[in-house]
Amino acid sequence: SAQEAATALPDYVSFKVPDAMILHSNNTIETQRGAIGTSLITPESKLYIRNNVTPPSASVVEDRDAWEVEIAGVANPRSMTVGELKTLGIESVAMVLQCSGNGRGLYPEEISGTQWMTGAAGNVIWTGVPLGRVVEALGGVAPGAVYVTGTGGEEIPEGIDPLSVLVERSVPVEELDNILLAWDINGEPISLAHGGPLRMIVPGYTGVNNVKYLKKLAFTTEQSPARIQQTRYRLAPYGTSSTPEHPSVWKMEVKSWITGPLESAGAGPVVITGVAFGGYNAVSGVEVSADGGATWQAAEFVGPDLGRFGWRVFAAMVELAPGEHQLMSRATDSEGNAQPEVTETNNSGYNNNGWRVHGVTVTVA
Ligand code: MSS
Repeated sequence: SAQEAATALPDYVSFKVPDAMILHSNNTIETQRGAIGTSLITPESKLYIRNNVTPPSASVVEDRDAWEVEIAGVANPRSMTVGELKTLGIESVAMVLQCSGNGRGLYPEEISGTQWMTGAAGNVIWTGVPLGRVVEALGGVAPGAVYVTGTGGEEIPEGIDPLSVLVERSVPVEELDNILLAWDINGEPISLAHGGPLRMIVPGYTGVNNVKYLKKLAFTTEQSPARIQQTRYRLAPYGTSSTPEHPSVWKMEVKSWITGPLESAGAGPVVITGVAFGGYNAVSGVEVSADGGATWQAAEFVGPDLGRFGWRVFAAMVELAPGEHQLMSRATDSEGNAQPEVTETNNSGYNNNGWRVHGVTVTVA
């Protein structure tokens, strides 16, 4: 199976727990499904990694407060240091960080790209300044803004078209009130691997929209011209190429998966556990099935509710007789959207939240 422990982790992620990870490549590292268990918060040491480009040099996290971000598309555009941002306000948000491609490996078609199963996701707490406070300090948003565009601080290798590798993402300006410019994750300074010294956090949006090493934030009338915005991370029908006209991968949808048991259990009462989130909306309920989706029963949320954008741990008790059982979970969000049985396959295998492929087959002895 693909669920082998990562043995040799690259240096910049040497703080990861190897047994908790699956190494797809040096810049795509997944969290093992069983490593989540019933944990509400995912520690950085177990959080998945996805980098499109080699991260900047570790020297950028030596003097974090000195890191500069250029703010444009406001009345008084200028650069600000992280130190100055820290004086403008502070807020925390619990949020599921999930790669757009999480679950790609569970689509029946073989879609090229990292074969993520469930583990390109974690629930983390970001702390930083609300973007609205920054805008206030700079005289307000310039007229005509339609997008908030964040630019990553990686070094662009010479001799290639910068737009082909630049990590620059645009999200609708309506997200202004939710966006944080964050310097802490789970109460500690964000590691280089996860985007320190400063990261743009767009709660409820897929991973790619959360730009690491934020070096520029602009209110813009157009979406970024970078390839990662124009043609990548778009929902095009399976077998076609995406164009700027296809919808961008932005808001996350309702999703859940079982974290235990994953392979075997003893006969009799068995507690099924898992995690569920609503994506852009709050999660409102989860059901589980022990017969492949034929019948369902309500699960209960366990532990605290960290707010609309976080995940909740769930548990349900089922009676299992000896034999094989297909365990499934299906979540519903506050708007009444439920996970579909099957997500229609798209061009790049994004946004897979179909409940059937997220189920597990357990042998009961
Ligand atoms: N940012 C930057 N700067 N760069 C890169 O590469 N990537 C993306 C985000 N951001 C990047 C960024 C992605 S794509 C993802 S998922 C995320 O990030 C991840 O995170 P972590 O921290 O986990 O690694 Mo897919 O949708």
